[in-house]
Amino acid sequence: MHASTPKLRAPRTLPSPQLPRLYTFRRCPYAMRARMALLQAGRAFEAVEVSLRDKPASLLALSPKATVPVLHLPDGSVIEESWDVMRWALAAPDAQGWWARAQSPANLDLVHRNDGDFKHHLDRWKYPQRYASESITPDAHRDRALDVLLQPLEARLNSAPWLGGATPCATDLAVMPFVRQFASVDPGWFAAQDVPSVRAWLDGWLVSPLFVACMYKLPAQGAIRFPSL
Ligand SMILES: N[C@@H](CCC(=O)N[C@@H](CS)C(=O)NCC(=O)O)C(=O)O
Repeated sequence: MHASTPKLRAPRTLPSPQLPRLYTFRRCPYAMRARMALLQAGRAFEAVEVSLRDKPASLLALSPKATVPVLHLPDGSVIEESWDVMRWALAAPDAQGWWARAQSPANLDLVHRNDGDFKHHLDRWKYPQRYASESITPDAHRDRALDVLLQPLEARLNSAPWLGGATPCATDLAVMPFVRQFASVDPGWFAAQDVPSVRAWLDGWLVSPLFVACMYKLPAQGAIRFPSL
């Protein structure tokens, strides 16, 4: 993880937007964490809903790796990793400490687990047809995902309501969309697991004004100003 937000330069041929412009996909958990961070920070931004099967030429020009989210800034620079978008949104000025509270070793470790092993096992449980030659079963991936993230998360949330302690922080926003995805693969199975604090935390987020606002449905084409919180 970098100390300051890594930025690329956009190609000269692509005009800079007047407001920060987020290339996003509504159901992408990386894009959800970026949208929540921008909304929480009160940053005005416009957004473009990307079809992952038909990515716009402007996104490909800005970021050849072409994953979402990508943030194109009015100064012409480009941020192409969700965690870096969160840092840009929340870090300065960080009056409410949403970024600072996410920098503890325990919170950085959770994001590392989430984006690494947990995401690995989640994908192999959720999309077994995409990973036909796996040496372990989809259910074994599910159980490893539980061990690698959900159990440590349960232990943390047993002692405080949020990963930020008495108030949430960027870690809550970074991890929650992936736990949501995990819980929705088999809701009956998830409901039967011994992770009551994780369930209460997730249920709270799902009805929170911040999450509801981040799920605003954008038009299929064009850039529009994203409604603020
Ligand atoms: N490390 C990236 C990962 C982003 C990512 O993988 N996003 C997915 C959508 S959820 C994507 O754009 N995949 C490219 C594709 O499907 O073509 C980040 O944190 O922003």
